Amino acid sequence: MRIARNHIRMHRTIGEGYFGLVMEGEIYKKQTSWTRVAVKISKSHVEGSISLANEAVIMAKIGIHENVVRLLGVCHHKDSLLLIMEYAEHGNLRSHLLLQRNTNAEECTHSCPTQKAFLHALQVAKGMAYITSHKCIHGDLSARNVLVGAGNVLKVSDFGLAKDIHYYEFYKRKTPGIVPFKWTAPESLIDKIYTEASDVWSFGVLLWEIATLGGLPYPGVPIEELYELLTKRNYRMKQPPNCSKKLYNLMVNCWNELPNNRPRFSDLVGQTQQAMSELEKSDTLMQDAQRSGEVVTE
Ligand code: ACK
Repeated sequence: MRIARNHIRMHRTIGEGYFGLVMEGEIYKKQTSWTRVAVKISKSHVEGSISLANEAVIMAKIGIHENVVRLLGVCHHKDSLLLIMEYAEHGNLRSHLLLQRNTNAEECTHSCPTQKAFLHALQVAKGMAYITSHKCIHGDLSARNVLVGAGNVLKVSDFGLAKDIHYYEFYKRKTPGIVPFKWTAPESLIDKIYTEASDVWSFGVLLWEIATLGGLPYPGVPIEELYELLTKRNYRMKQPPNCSKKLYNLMVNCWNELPNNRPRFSDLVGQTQQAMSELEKSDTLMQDAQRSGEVVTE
């Protein structure tokens, strides 16, 4: 949908990237008042505009899902393209996780409560399963590219590196460009091949970010050694402190060396749902036992 420039108000800059700026703003809605939105604006250079135009096309193709940031419209203004998106009021997931860190924690380890971690995982997996079902590859999945909306609903965002693979099963990158190294699957690092399975690898790293409340992946590993460690020595991150075995197994499965042996996003939705219902069941059993005096909590 095209939105007229005079139906858009922009207030303050909330982010800046290679492509341009993100601003908080409002758009005019017929008969009602103004609605809060996020506006992505391309820089005047050609690559910025192409990247943003690609993002708009992919978002329009993907369509509407609760766990994917929604494109509301676009606007051409002077030399710039404006991309109007639903506003996610709690910012990106990484900052949101960091805010939950307890600064008084005695040890310096931070961990996400298991139930919450699975809830985050489920929402992202649902969004990604939807994106995948529309034959798109995200190409840059990480906690900083997931936004937190009203009611703490997670939304996959930032389709700047996304690709449409409608006619092919994979995308082979031809141009040099920014590679989110620590989130990238070995086959994408080696052969520049991107598939659903390479997004699943990134999802595994995102699970690790959730488990550690926004930790930086591969702590203590020099970035120049990571390529060799991942591609030749099958190195994987260890189970984070206080992370449940079930959640760790989920990430390790996403990091299978063979892309075909990794779960699909639709499998991950089922697995996280099952893990959550098992946790709920054991919580209920525990509460029943406490009520009947079978378990002493102190
Ligand atoms: O943590 P943040 O405020 O959330 O910082 C980044 C920044 O812009 C660069 O991407 C914010 N941002 C991007 N898209 C949106 C959106 N749809 N709603 C709210 N904030 C957004 C993001």
